[in-house]
Amino acid sequence: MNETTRNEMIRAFIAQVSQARKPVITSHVSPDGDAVGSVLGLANFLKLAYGIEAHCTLHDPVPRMYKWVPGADRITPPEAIPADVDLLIVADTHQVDRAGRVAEFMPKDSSVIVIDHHIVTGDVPPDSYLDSTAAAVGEMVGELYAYTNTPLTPDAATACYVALSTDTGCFRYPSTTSRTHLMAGSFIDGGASVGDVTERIFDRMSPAKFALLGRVLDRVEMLAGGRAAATRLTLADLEECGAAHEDTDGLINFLRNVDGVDVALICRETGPNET
Ligand SMILES: [Mn+2]
Repeated sequence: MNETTRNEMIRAFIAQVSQARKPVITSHVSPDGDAVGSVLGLANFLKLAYGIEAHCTLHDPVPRMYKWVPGADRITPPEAIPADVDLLIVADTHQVDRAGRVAEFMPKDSSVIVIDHHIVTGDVPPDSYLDSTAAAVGEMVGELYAYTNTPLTPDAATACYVALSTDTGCFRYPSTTSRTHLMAGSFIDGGASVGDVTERIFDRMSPAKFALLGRVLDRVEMLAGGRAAATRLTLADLEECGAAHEDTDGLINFLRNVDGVDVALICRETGPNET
């Protein structure tokens, strides 16, 4: 995306969100680091740039590994959305129904706008900010601060850094560009602590996840002459290990990282007769 197009999109997006009286910011179901971080980065942006108090909500509770992110405690279930809100801002998906039951709690006459970095399929509300070259919505939120010369606070910078580092697998995925690193640099300058974020998110796992990892590795079958690795997890595994859905995140990487493996697969039971 060239600079002019990006700036035009940012201008249109800002024109809409800065006029909101009482916006709601949300993201997709099963929130990841980019969902949590970009929701909080946006809420801080609206407050710092325009004095707007946004209401933050997610269909699902904030996953345990992101509960420490500054402001995560202000993210409420959709049931707590106040009646007088006027704009829904959806981050990290442009499919509004992926926000789960949030839309049910929005007034009928409220508008919707999207900020997303996925490749667009289907209709998107007007004035949405879309950039499929961005590594994370956190990177796009950083562009909003830069475009409006809004100084980052440490809380805002940390939220954005969490979004950017998690969606890039700690800056390892091919989606990571020089722009991503420059933006990460601005978050660090704004007060994000690299060591703290990295340790909390990438270098720690719950004992439950560690137990799940043991089961996953125990059952791996190498297929196609070592080019595929497959394993499985049942609901009973989760229960016996005391694990939550989020504890399965990233387990597949241990299979994917094996030399020669092109395809890694975890078959995970999600319900009765549902895998
Ligand atoms: Mn994302």
